[in-house]
Amino acid sequence: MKIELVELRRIAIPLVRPFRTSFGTQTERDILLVRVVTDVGEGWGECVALSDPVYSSEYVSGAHQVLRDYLVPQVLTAPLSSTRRLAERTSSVVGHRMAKAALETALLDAELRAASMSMATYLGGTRDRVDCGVSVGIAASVPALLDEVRGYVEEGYRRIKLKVEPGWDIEPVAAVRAEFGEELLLQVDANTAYTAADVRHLARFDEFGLLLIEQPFDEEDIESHRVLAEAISTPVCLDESVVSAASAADAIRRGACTVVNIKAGRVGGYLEAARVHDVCVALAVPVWCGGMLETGLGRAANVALASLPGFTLPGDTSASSRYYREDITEPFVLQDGRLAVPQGPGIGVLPRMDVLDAVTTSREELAAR
Ligand code: OSB
Ligand code: MG
Repeated sequence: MKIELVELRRIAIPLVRPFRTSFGTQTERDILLVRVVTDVGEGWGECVALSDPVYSSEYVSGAHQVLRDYLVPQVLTAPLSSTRRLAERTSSVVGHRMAKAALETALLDAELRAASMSMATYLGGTRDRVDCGVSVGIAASVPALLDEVRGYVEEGYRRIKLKVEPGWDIEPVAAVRAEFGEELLLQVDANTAYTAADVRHLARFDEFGLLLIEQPFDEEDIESHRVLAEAISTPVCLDESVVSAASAADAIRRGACTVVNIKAGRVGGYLEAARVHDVCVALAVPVWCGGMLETGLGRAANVALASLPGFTLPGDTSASSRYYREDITEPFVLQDGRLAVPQGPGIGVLPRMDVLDAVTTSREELAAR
């Protein structure tokens, strides 16, 4: 594959409602998209980095810069025999997994379109629809939360995830459990808001029959997750801490988690995400597909990933309408609590150029010279 041109495009797109987590409130997404033009065709990738370095160390302007100044020049210099060779081509750049993932996805999309193969088939997907959950932000009040959750339950979401933080944890979880009953699949996500001193407090979640508690402690604090996992009956799941297949295997072997949230951006791309899936399957750990408030471009690839056999829990792969009034692709629509896995070649979707152009805030093209 000869990469002739790489376009870096920034878009600004408002969320349908503010999304508050323990690390801040997102009201709009400032997203970097990557389009590659190669001798075999074009491909698209979405960078999941948020505007600010509050979920992880990466942020959108940093990803943009590292792509422009380091990663894109490395792929423009010489042909790449396949997307599988990208990691070694860019190995001199430490970290910046979300930036690398966006470029890899665009190249993989181009390569698979040329081969007329879907991303799901390529990654080893085994189902054509995936179970969907929804991530519910910290609300202004418990009644407001119940209203929001009721709306999602009525839409058919198969699992509810509540964002929690100190001061917004036991009470909202108890209220949702009381309102919607024992049958509701319910889990919580703390985005690192607690410390090891909170183990006894977090044990109070045990009475609510949660599917899991996601990432209560710091990204680097595997040991506290192990201590918590030993102290409580609720399964512990890691998100931020899992940055590779090796770190997933390490955390599992150390007893820090029994469930893993897989986000391709966080681990450097869909190829590594499939390897995280594979080690988790080998260690009998269920996985689910996380989300980063993606547009339809990123969602398409996430849904393909979620079609792999180890994804046995509903993912944060919600419908377009949960995020955006108007998605940049054809909208993903929930059908009986599920999304259909795109079957077309590559990621299986394309941006609607009129919608995309209307939300574009900047665009630059880098060409081989
Ligand atoms: O921790 O899973 C998270 C969104 C942005 C950053 C981190 C997280 C999230 C979500 C929403 O929980 C997932 C989604 O619906 O895309
Ligand atoms: Mg999370």
